Amino acid sequence: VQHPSVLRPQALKAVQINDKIHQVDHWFNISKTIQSLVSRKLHLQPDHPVAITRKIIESVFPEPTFQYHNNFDPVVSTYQNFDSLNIRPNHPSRGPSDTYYLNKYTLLRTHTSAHQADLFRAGVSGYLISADVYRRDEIDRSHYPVFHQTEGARVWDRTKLPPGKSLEDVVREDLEKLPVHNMQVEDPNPPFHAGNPRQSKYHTENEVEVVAAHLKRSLELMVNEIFSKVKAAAAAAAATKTSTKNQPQAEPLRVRWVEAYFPFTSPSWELEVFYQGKWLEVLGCGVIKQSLHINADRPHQIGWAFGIGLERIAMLLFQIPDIRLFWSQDERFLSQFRGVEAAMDKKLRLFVPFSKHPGCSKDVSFWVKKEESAADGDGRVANKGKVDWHPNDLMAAVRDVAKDSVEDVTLVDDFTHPKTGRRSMCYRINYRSLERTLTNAETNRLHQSVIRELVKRLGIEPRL
Ligand code: FA5
Ligand code: MG
Repeated sequence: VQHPSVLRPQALKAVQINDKIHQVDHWFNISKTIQSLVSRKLHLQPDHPVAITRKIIESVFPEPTFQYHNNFDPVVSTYQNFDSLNIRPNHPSRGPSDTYYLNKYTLLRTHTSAHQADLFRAGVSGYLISADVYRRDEIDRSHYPVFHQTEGARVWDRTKLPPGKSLEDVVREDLEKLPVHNMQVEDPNPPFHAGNPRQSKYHTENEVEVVAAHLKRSLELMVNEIFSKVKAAAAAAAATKTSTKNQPQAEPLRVRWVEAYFPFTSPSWELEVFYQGKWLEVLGCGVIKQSLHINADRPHQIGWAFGIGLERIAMLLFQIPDIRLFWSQDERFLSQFRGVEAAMDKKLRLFVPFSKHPGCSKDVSFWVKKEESAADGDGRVANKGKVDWHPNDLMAAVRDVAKDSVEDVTLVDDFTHPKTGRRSMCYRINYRSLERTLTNAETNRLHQSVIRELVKRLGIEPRL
């Protein structure tokens, strides 16, 4: 992957993340803003909605079958995050446009799956890993460069079966021990077929069928637990009229299994929930690829794994309208969740927005930096002929300057001049603070700083 030298840390040699010092090189692209969020670990903050969501999920996957890991370091190797999971060498998610790098071999994990192989090697029967994950991405009310995931897995070992029992028997007994639920589940496809294959070299049809059934029932129970709370909280809020906007959900809970692809599971699925008129993706999962077990020196294991986004669930649980709020240190946010953790078996209280301050949209129109020429003398001649543009670089610059005062950024125009071949773009930046009203003068100053940063980092040429 070609590195565009996003932050060009000329003098920078080392950076501290948590309590460790890491050497950096020209791959380094982690801004101070992002670095400052690493220590926050929202999933471990008492009475924080992200932590409460983690605990609800943990309640469905009990110890000791599942062991909990909530403090793995976010700095992992490219091997852990990508190679150990069969993610191919040229996959776009590996690029510095998508991933935060310390150096060529070290990065901030983009998903909790980065820890799968290490735990399989340890020979666990199951685990839940909850952690902060980092992705360079677009800006809107449901995307933030740092979010949290919980990853779970359940593993059985063929060499540790009770006498006279097959692996299939053991998994089926575990399946039969799981509670039932009354959700409406749509699952139109067979558990495996050519498009979503079983690993026929390693797993029999019956084994995959029963492992898939165990996976699906377990995750349905988790979603049932979460959404029963969502519905109860919404109904309670409607009854006490603490909230006028948030209508309780009248329809029964509906979920559906959709086939998916992950390089580290097969067959694979996503679970979607019908919520407020739309199908919402809540998790990805599948039967673990045998190569992971083999590489972890546990070739006799078979199991399933899933990964779920905690903010996405917490936004539903508490009806939190904007993902930036999770990072708020404002008492008007934090105080609303105090005591919830201790009383989690009772109804959750919905978040009551403390006021929506007016927003202000500003456009920035510009020419994208010209193709590099040999005369550039900047060492970037190698990029000649390549498109030197990635929207995530713009998003990062806007976020670094405007911090949490940017609500969303959308592309409103993109054209290439037919004669000169130059590309012109226009983005609309919506500024809105969650905590106070931004004055017009303040927003203008902020916007001018954003434009200056875009010129500096990306070499854009503003059009007036
Ligand atoms: C993964 O990250 C896989 N590692 C999940 C997995 C684990 C699959 C184990 C199989 C086995 P994905 O990128 O789709 O997959 O993210 C998983 C979940 O994280 C999504 O379903 C969603 O709930 C959440 N998520 C993903 N991107 C974002 C985002 N930008 N903001 C908030 N939540 C997100
Ligand atoms: Mg996905």
